[in-house]
Amino acid sequence: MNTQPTASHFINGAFVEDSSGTEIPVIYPATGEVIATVYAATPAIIEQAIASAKAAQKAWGKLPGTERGRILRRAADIMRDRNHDLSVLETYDTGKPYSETSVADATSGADALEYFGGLAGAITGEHIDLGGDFVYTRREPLGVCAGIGAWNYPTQIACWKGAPALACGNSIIFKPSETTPLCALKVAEILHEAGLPAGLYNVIQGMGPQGAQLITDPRIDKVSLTGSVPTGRKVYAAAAENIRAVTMELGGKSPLVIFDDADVENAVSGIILGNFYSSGQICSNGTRVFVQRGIKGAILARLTERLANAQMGDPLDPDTTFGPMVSAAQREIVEGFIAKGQAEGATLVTGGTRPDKDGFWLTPAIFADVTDDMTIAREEIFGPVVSILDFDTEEEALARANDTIYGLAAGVFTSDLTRAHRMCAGFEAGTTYINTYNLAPVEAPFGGMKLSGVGRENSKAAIEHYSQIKSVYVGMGDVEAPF
Ligand code: TXE
Repeated sequence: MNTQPTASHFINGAFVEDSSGTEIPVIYPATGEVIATVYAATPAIIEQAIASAKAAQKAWGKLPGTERGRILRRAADIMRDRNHDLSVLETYDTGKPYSETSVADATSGADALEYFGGLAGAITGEHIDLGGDFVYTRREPLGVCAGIGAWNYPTQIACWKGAPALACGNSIIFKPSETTPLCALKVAEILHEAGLPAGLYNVIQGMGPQGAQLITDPRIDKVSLTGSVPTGRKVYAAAAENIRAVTMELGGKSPLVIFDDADVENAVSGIILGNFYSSGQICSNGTRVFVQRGIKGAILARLTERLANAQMGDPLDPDTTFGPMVSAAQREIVEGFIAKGQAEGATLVTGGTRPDKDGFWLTPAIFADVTDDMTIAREEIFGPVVSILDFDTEEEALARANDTIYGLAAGVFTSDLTRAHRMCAGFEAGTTYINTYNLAPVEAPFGGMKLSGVGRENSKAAIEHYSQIKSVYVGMGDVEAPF
């Protein structure tokens, strides 16, 4: 596959190049080879993107929702038709195995386009009767949105932000992570092929400074970020300067609580999905696995056994089930956490080593005997490392699960129905699971409490975050005035 894009940026319906920006090599994580080069947006490129998004938005916002939606749904169909090629590109961009990308990335992006495409015609205001006079509300677009993406789900994030923004009548400028710049360009291309007018979905490349320049422009009406908490603080503060709306999808240190009465096989599957899918590089991962003491032995034994079945190999081979870390830098961060875990007294049961291969590989790691105060139990690792903590009572498990600055996700495995619901009611997290983990269907709200974020993506809830309400008061009688 030719992984070199036509040009670095996609602006006003066309690829645009400006090689005077900082060079960004695109590295295939499985081998460490450079597979493409793009250039960070210069101020002139950012200006072009904002000007075109601003100009195109007005007419788009006035179209009936069903017309906007039809284009999004057509784009969803094209994405599904091209799932194979898009999945291969996602694998090159991120290193995630094709066995994952072929079912979780372009497919999830297409789901978002289809769902919000369908919803676009149903975005309405309401009528408020005042016994004569009345008010009606109009749900209007915000204007020009800026989307800033992380590197773990480049296609999905480009669609999860783009689809609701466009459905609501906005335009969007999306800046992918500098680590994975390729996939969003394909999303832009497909949207335009589906009939999206020029200027409504633009992609510009760059690092933090380019992101910062984009979001601080006064013509940007909304900022949506997926990234780390430190970046979230900066982006939120920058948006606050102009009193702009934000959606923040940030990090997590989510708890997964497994009670003695849980089905061992399903609970272990939950641990695997919540810690080793995408080599552990998922914000909602359940990285603090609290296991009730009576089931600890069974869970650890079965988890260790099943991890040995992870197939590390060429990510493009459909039999490979475990890929490399996204970058050399990310692998070093994760190795640093593993060293800290050992130094602070946790038991490294297995993994955490570099196999003898090129690229950024790291074997999946299990830590047992982890305590709440250890660094690996407090900070987001963002790699294939699970921490197993022991507990005795439900009350204790819930209190310890919530003892974190984060609140993105939480899960519980138990066969006690009422306890499961009690736990979910008690979790301080935006996305919770009973007897499963880490599924994120477009129909359900996704997002975090506490430091994990603001706002929700997906579902009808996202409409609130990409539109605004105007009320129209209608006087039906004479106007009374005091003098
Ligand atoms: O994310 P960053 P990075 C976590 C994970 C990982 C760490 C670093 O713990 O180890 O973040 O990853 C852009 N104004 N997550 O460096 O730095 C930046 O260019 C505007 C969790 O990739 O947060 C990129 O496009 N934009 C996360 C995006 O912000 C700025 C997924 C995210 O970068 C900016 C990925 C600025 N001042 C990593 N500074 C999750 N929750 O899913 C940076 N950017």
